[in-house]
Order: sequence, then C-alpha cells, then structure tokens
Amino acid sequence: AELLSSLGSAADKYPKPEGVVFSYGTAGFRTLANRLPSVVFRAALLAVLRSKRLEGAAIGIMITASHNPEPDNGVKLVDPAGEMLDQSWEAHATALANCPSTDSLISTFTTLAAHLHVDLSKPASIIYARDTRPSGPALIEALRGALSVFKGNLKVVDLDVTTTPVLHYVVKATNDKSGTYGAPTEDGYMEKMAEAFKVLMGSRGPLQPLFVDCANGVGALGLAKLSKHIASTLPLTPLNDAIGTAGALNSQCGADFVKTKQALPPSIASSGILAQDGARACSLDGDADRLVYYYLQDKKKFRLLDGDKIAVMVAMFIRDLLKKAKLVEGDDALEVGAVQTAYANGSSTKYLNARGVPVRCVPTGVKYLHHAAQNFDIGVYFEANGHGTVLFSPSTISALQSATPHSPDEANAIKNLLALSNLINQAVGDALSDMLLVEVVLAHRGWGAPEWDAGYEDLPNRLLKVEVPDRMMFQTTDAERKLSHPAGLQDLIDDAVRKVDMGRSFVRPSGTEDCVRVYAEAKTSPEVESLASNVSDLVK
Ligand code: 16G
Ligand code: ZN
Repeated sequence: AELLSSLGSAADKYPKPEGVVFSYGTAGFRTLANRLPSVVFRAALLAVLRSKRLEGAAIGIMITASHNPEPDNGVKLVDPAGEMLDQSWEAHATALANCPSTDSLISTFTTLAAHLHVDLSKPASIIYARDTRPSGPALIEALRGALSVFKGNLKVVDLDVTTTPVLHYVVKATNDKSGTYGAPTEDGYMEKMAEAFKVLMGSRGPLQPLFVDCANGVGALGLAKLSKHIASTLPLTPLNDAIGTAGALNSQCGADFVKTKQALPPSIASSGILAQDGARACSLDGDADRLVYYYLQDKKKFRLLDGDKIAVMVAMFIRDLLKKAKLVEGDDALEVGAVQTAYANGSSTKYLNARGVPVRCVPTGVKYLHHAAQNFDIGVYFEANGHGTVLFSPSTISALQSATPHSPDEANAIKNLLALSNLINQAVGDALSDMLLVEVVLAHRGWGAPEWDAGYEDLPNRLLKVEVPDRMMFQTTDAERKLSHPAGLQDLIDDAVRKVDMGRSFVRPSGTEDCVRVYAEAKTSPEVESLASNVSDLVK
C-alpha cells in the first residue's frame, strides 16, 4: 500500500500524453522525445517487476533512438543474459505505457504483478545508460522517478552516457555467476576486447589507420576509450565525432546514412581522405551497434562493404580456423552457420550456400537473428544494415577449451577461436567489437578492402518506402519473404519478379515507421528499378 501511494505521486509527474498509442516494437519504444517521459517512467517500473520476478537478476534500461534523427528518443529493456527483453513481456510494456491515468497505471501495475507472480518484497537490480541525445537527461529523470518508488530494496547502477552494446555487456557480466565473463564495467569491456584483439593480432601490425565515422554520437566516446588500448596496433582516426553540436547526430553521416544512400557521408567525400592508397573507412550508427565499411575503388568509385559482406568474410574465416583446428569432421565436429534476413543480398546467400555454410533466414529484428544463431555451434548473424555478431554456444566454448591439439598449427587455431569468442560481444552486436573483428580477419588474410570486396558482387538492389493507409493490412509469412495478406497480392508480385532476370522482391510493414518497405533485386540496375517501382505500384 505504501509502495502504491508513492508510485501514485511519482507517476503524477509523468502523465501520458493524450492521443498517442505506444507500442513496444522491434527496438523498444521509439518516437519524438517529448512524448516519452511517461513511457520511460513506466518501462522502468516493468524493469523492476522483471528483476524481482527473476530473483533480483540485473535488468538493463537503455535510453536511445539509435540511428533516428536527433529529436527522437527511445527506451528498451535488456534481459539478464544481455539479450533483448523476453518477447512475452513486450505486451506488458505496451500495456503500462498506454494506461491513460495514474489510477489505471496503478491498477495495471498491480494486476501485472499478480499475473506474473512477482513478489514485490523481493530485491531488484537495475542498470541504465543513455546515448548523447540532448533529450536524454530529462528522460533519465523520469527513469529515476520510477526507481525512487522502490527505495531500499533496489540496487541501481548508472552507466551514464555509453553505447547500447556496453550496457548489454555490463548486464550480462553483472549476472554472470561464474565471474569469468569479464568485469561488469565499461573499462572491463574495453580491456577484455583489447586483450583478445592483441592475442589475435600476434605480431601483426601496426595496421594502416582506419577512419571511423562516429555519426556524431556516443560511439565517439567508446572509440576514444578503445583507442587508448589498441592504437599501437590499429591507429583509429575518428570522423564525425562532434557529440556536442546541436543537430549533428546521425545527420548526413553514420551507418544508416551510408547504407541507405549507398554513398559517402558528404563530410568524408569532400575531405578526400579516402583517395589515399589503401584507405578504408567504417561508419557506426548513433548508439554504436551497427557497422558498415567502405572504400573508393580506383580512388573514385564508392564501394560498400555492408553487414552481408562482414558476415560472409567472418563465417569463412571461422570455418577455416575450425579446419585448421581439425574440428570440422568426426564426432567432435563444430559447425559454423549464418543467419540472415530477407534483406540479405542474394549473392551473399548464394556464396555461403555454394561453400557449404548453412544459412537460415528469419524475420527482421535482432531478437530473431540472435535466437536462430544460438542453434548453431558458432552462429554468425548480420543484418545487411550492419547489426550483428557471432555467437559461440557454451558447449562450443568448452569443446575448444578441452580440445587437445596435435600440432602447433592446431593449437594456434584453437587459441584464435577462443580469442574470437572474447573479442566478439556475446550479448548483442557491437560496432566497435565488430570493427576489431573485421580488422583481425583482414590482417590474417593479408587483405585490404578491395580483396575483401572481391569475394562476390552484390546484385543491384533497391529499398523503397511506400506510405499506405493501413500498413497492418500487410501480413507476411516465410520469414517475411512472402505476403499472406492482402489476398492475391503475392501472385501479382511473383508475376512482376518473373519479368526480370535474377529477380527477387518482397514487401513488409516497417516495425519502426508508419510505412511498408519494398525490397527488390535483379541482375541489372534498370531491371531492379523497374521491379521496385512495379511492386510499389502494386502495394499502393
Ligand atoms: C529495428 C531493429 C533492426 C531492424 C530495424 C528494421 C533491433 C535492435 N533493431 O531498428 O534490427 O533492422 O528495426 O526496421 O532489433 P523496419 O522494421 O522499420 O524496417
Ligand atoms: Zn543502433
């Protein structure tokens, strides 16, 4: 009763804006920041409920809107293993966020606690962080307002301004009972990555400096910290690191800009730095969980090395290490598999299939990829947009730890595989960790960006946004590759696809914007343009 009355007075400070319907989507709640204080307050309440339900395991809360424009913000919850919030709890988040009044909030909170068998007297533990958005501090106030209701029985860790993957890591490390995952701090994470990077690099390097576009976001801070540990092997040159400049975040730069525009950020184009011999660059997004690479072919032509290119290169590298470790045949064989979405370029899927790497296709959104990747001994997952990581199953780790090598080469391969499992974030994709991974593979192969790029040629592709009266009319099946509704539409799309060489196209409702997305690929650019516009016309 005391709890509910302090909940009431705290909640009164953060009324729900009228006429807005909130929904916990693929990446939590995300919208204009000024609509979000009540949502953050309520998301924090749910985080406390979840922690109490899980015997006080630490739950993470991240305030970020990733690659969205600066006026947006968002909130998402992180489960104890460092993964996205369990899907069955998303509806509870949505229910709390949409309560119209304090009274209905209190009753929904009470009902939820009862339904979910939460003992409110249990301890709870919350870890939170935010990105660099100017709206962050006000939302953190709302979050603290909710936490203050549970005083005494609540352990709180404030990570202040940091990247999304750092928060996921700290949550996972905090809950790791064995204490072997790493120190549960940002420094602990940087040290763990740097250590593994050094093992993998051995006597290689120093490498040519890497240009890193930080999207004018929080990745700039993470990059600077990481740089201190590894600069002697991999010199890093930050670009677009103006975190204090109003309006700069994700504007004309960052991974999303580069991937959607398939072009250099104007600031990088005009600087001419990529015309230097062997120059390569990468872009992070606004919370540093997406990464794409690029370079100029013959110092002129922009060439994108996206999530698919990363996945293919990394999967083949790991497979080769497994071969060297003599772990691809027999009873103790370990399998590396890849998980993609329908957006993966057809050429990447074909490349992996042709080399015997199993590929699974799942719906868009990290949570689907992550879970599918857990079914492989070593699961490589990347969305084409640069979200991704590589998961080593617990039994794979113990198999590697207990393997008996019969030669120095085998021993070396095993050591490198274990170091990879430490370098790569096991909780969620991290642009900084993925960047080190790419650099390690390039260094081992003795490749620059052009050699990496030469593996396969992307099919020309096009992604269009179509505004429709009701995007929920569009229902998908077969991992979003086909429409089940509206009836008959898929047949028309199939007809359009048949008209072009090597055509592929699909339509899905966006999980983050009020529109449907049309993807098309085909053998030539003119064919892909016509396919994309034909399918868009069918959808309108
Ligand atoms: C979210 C997803 C991202 C996905 C994107 C698709 C997470 C953490 N993020 O940002 O993986 O690519 O949505 O957006 O899952 P869309 O549904 O608007 O196409
Ligand atoms: Zn992001």
